[in-house]
Amino acid sequence: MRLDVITIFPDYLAPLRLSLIGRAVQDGLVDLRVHDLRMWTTDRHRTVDDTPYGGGPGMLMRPEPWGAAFDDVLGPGDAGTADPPARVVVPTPGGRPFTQAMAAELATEPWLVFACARYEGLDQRVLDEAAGRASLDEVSLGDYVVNGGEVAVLVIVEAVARLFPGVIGNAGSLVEESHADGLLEGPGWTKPSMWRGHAVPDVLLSGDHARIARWRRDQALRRTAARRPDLVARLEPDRLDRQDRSLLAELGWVVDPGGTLSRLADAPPPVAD
Ligand code: 6SD
Repeated sequence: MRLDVITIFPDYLAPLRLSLIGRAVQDGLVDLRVHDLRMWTTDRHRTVDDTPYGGGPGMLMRPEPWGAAFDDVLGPGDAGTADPPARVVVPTPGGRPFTQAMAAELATEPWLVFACARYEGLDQRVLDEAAGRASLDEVSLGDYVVNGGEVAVLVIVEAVARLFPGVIGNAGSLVEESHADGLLEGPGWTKPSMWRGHAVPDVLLSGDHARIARWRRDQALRRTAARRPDLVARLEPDRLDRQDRSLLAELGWVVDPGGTLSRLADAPPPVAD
C-alpha cells in the first residue's frame, strides 16, 4: 500500500516510522512518502495561507501550492500511467465520521493520499480540484476541533495500516477487538491471578473455553449497553443469539416491530461496568 501525506509539518508524521507501522514501512509493506507542502511554494516567504474572501477571522490555505503538490504527487492520473487510482483523504471536523468500517474499506485501497489542512482549513477549490482527479473523502475523527489534519492522519494511518495483511503479528486480535463486530470489547486480565487483593474472575481460570467465550460476550454486551447505547441500537438482531437477546432484554433492550433494537422507556437506568 502506498501512503502519501502532504503537510506543512512533515516532522509531525515521524511516529509513523515507529512501532508496528514503522516496521511495516521498514519492511516495504507500506510505502510511506511524507511531503512538505512548502516545497510547492514559489515566493520568498514560502507562503501557504491568505485571508478569507468575505472577511472573517483567521487564514485559509491558498490553492496554488496544493495544486502543484497534487500535480506532482497524483501525476496525470490517466491511462498513460501505471499508477492505480488514488484516494484522497482530507481530515476536517466537517467530514464524515471515521469508523472501523471506513478503516477496513481504506485498507483495501492500493494508494491513499492525505492532505493535512492548517489555519482555518483549505480553500474550497483545493477540495474541488482533488475531487476532480481522484476520489475524495473528507473525514472527521470526532466532534471536537484540533489544530490541523496531521494528528488525524496519524490516527487514520494507524487504524488502516494495522489491518493490512502482515502488519499485525497476531491477526486473531483483530477479530476480537472493540468495534470488530459492532460491540465494545470487555475487560481483560493477565497474571498474577491475585494482585493487591484483586482476583481474576474464576471463569477465566476454569479452562472451559465455551463458558469463557459466552462470559466474554456477555461482558462485551453489558459494557456496550452501558457506555455506547448508540452501538446497541445499530446491532442486527439476526446476528444475536438467544443468550444475547435475553441479556439485552434484562438491560431493557428489545427488538421492536421494525426489527431494530430499542430501549424500553421504563427500563432500569444503564449501570456502569
Ligand atoms: C485546519 C484542520 C484539520 C483542523 C479536525 C478534524 C477533527 N475531527 N477535528 N478537528 C481538523 C482537521 C481541524 O485543519
